[in-house]
Amino acid sequence: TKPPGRRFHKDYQLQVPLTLDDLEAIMLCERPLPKSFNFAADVLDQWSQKEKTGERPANPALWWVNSQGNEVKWSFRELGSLSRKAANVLTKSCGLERGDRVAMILPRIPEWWLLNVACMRTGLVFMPGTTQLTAKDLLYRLRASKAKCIVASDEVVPAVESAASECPDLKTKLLVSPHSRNGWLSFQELFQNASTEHSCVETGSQESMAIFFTSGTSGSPKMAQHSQSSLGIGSTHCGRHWFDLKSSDTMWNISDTGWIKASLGSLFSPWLMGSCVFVHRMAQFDTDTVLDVLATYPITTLCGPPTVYRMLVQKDLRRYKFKSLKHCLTGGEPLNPEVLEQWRAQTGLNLYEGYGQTEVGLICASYKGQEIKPGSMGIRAPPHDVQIIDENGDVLPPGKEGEISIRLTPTRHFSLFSKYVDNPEKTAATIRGGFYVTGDRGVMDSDGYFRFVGRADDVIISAGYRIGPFEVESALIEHPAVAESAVVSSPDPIRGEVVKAFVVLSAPFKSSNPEQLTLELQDHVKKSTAPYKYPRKVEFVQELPKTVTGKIKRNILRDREWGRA
Ligand code: BCO
Repeated sequence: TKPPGRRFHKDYQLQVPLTLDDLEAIMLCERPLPKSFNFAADVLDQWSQKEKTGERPANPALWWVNSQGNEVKWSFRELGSLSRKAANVLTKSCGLERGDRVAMILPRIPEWWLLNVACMRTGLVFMPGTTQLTAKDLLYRLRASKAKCIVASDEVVPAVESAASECPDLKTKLLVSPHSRNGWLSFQELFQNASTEHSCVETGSQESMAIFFTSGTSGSPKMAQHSQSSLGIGSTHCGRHWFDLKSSDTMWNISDTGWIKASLGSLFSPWLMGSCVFVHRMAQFDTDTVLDVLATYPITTLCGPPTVYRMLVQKDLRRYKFKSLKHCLTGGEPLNPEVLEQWRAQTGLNLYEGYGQTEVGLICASYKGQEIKPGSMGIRAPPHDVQIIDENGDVLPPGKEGEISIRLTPTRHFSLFSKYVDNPEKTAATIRGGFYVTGDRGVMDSDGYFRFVGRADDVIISAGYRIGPFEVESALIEHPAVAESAVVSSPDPIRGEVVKAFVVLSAPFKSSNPEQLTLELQDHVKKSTAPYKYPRKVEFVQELPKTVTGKIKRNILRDREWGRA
């Protein structure tokens, strides 16, 4: 007999609604992955139900504020009905169908959460992107993904308009703005008239849910595809154990909506736990605002890249009394022990580091209740069996440096990305022996704590951003002053590392004023590609180190920057 109020899942002896324990058991492979899973139906709608029965405290599901004093608070019930309306806008008004790809280029506004959930309800594949993307970036992304729709806000409109005519697959431009525009559908207008009746698509657990663009050493960013279950179930460990969230908690994760960290830290992990997602829309990142917000709102859990904490510890933190803060987390780039110490000394709170990447989500973490080893990013995060391997795919003993990798045997865990879309070579290149290789070098100690050493390739990790040198070099070469360039990382006390460009000038620019030309090149890169990638340091050189075959040796320049032999 079926217990009242619970139906048996048609595939397995799992019951739905799935409890958090069920989800964790699936994540730990103690139970099989159900054939179908949908985060909106299987998680969000269940919290809505718990709200109704009083099993969840009266804590908003989304609490959004901005610097002008505006505020939006939604319960899970409101999130449910509003996202059903948004789902009808996407399918009925925009004519999108299950499996279609949707570029989601929105700043931190409530509609970002609404439309992501609406995509889940309709089986559309969302592709987040930062609003810093330029026309050239968008052109590449829209063409490579064959996106059927772009959802954008006012600030992105000029870039979309200059790219759209060269994107034959793009059928719909959906504008999220109080104003309407020719050639665009207005989300606000369509939303007002949309029905709240919508039945959620029964998506397959392994069906595509999202695509994240991620930079590599060469070429344009790759499209890392995640399934419905990879983030939807795979984030259970992060929410429950690393973030240590309960449904009474309020989590503020400082990350741009364009990165997987926003999806993990501001959507999947907290909502799996029924917690409140707090969002502050700052036009420009500002430490005073962050500290005022922590002193004003009942935020219990804070996560941001180490650069944010490096900026915060420059202030006199003792002047602030944080209202409810009890758990602080960081990830996206290595945390220096001094910043951990300063944060502890000034706030009395620990700083728990995590390490992850777009392809995997959380890989290692420091957990509440366990020893924090300064300079280490913690121990393996279940379900992953994390090892350090050598170039042959053999596991190295503690203390030996190698590549941080995840065991793929006996099976590849469903929380890993499915593939790089349309790129079987690069997907295959992530596998060595029975391991997924992260591309990061590290060392594990005898207690199982991992230390990050650096990238195995030329990718630059600056302020939590993953920046491909090729993308910056491609932007630089468009400028007539640049004959050739090499872009590498360079140390920086606040951003960890920054982008540095070594530039060989073309003949007509050889005697230009270097300061002026530096500013001009920086400005040029900011216009050509997303500004976070611009070279904060520029050095003009006569020639670049090269191999006999003429390939630029970025490693020589990088080693010089970092004072390595
Ligand atoms: O610093 P500058 O002022 O010289 O330059 C800034 C901006 O002013 C400039 N910019 C932005 N829009 C522009 C523009 N310039 C011209 N035209 C425009 N339209 O570009 C630079 C952008 O730098 P930023 O984004 O680092 O800005 P900011 O204000 O310094 O922010 C600091 C951080 C720490 C808040 C920011 O860097 C940040 O959010 N970093 C974290 C990134 C992140 O979330 N990474 C996670 C990746 S996912 C992951 O790691 C996997 C984990 C599982």
